[in-house]
Amino acid sequence: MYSMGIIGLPNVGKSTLFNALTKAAALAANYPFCTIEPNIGIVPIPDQRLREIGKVMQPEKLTPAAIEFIDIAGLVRGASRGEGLGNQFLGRVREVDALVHVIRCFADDNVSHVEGDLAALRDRDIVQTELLLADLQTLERRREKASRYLKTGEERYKAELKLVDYLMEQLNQGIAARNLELKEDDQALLSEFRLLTSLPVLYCANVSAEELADIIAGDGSGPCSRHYEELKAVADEEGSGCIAIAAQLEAELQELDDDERQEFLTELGIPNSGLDRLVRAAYQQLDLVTFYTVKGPETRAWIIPRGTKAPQAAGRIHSDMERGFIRAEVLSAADLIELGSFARAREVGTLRSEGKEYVVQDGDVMLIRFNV
Ligand SMILES: Nc1nc2c(ncn2[C@@H]2O[C@H](COP(=O)(O)OP(=O)(O)OP(=O)(O)O)[C@@H](O)[C@H]2O)c(=O)[nH]1
Ligand SMILES: [Mg+2]
Repeated sequence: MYSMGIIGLPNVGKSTLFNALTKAAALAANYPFCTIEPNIGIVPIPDQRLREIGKVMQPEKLTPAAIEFIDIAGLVRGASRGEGLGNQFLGRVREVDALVHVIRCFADDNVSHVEGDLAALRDRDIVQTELLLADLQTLERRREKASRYLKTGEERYKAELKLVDYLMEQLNQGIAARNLELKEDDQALLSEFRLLTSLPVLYCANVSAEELADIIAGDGSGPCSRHYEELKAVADEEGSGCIAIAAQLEAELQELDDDERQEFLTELGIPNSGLDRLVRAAYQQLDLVTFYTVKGPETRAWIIPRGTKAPQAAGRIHSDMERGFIRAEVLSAADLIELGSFARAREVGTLRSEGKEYVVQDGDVMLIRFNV
């Protein structure tokens, strides 16, 4: 499952946002909502295309794609050296697909700020620095290992050492691994390192409910707005996503029923809930696509990063399916919906057989063949 770790300084609204997200998911009827642990929540993605595939396939079960959100304790200065719950936190996010970095942009004297005052960019830099430092430690360990193995004369360690040195030099200058242009081979090696700064980031500026509408409309002039604009400029420069949300408001919205919620949003002049915008931003900024499986009683949507090849896409379903991948029979959701059945698609030759190098496209419906 596609997973996102919610990170940020303490007391910035991470858990408030997380609770709103998972509560909304729990309220969305007929989804097998589960909280694996109190801080892990699964949020289904609304999907019109899936509903239409469902009409064709008439499965017993229609399961939307979902994003797993992991809420982690706040990160403080020195976390990479073990301050606060730092190391524990860093371990948890190493396995995620992307980061949601929540940054406080709201003023509230009743909510203390670990750094004393409100400064969105400084806060972003503190967290980014901790991620960089943690990565430098990871790279240092890689370096030691690669140097040791270099004596075996294997080429791969030479290449690894060269990449590690380059990465360390860049990260030491404050450049995140996700912002480096690397050759394909190096890119593959880098993903093995599981660096925190190689994860894509979506910044969530936690603003006040009063200023949210203006900020979304692009003409904010209040105190939160300046912080948001500064953050947005940095996000744009590094190619990351950035949205404004009002976590507290989102939490309050979850206490209302559907009609009341819509009325409240209209009153505030906000087109849709922050949760909708968060999911949409994740899709756009993190460049995600959806594919579908229709085998047996369940028709289901899955999320993958754009550019994922068929075996790795299959691996999202089950690791056995990646290991034993043979080929996939593929057609587009649009074709399936138009033709009305798989059998018909096979008849007219729309169903294609694709191999290990096939790059899965948004909207593909796949029948995956694999050895166990
Ligand atoms: N005024 C205001 N207060 C907020 C907002 N979001 C969160 N808070 C308050 O800030 C405090 C901390 O919120 P949490 O969501 O627990 O913060 P956190 O980032 O999870 O904090 P840690 O788990 O300690 O790292 C709570 O008292 C919230 O009610 C907001 O948008 N506006
Ligand atoms: Mg929290």
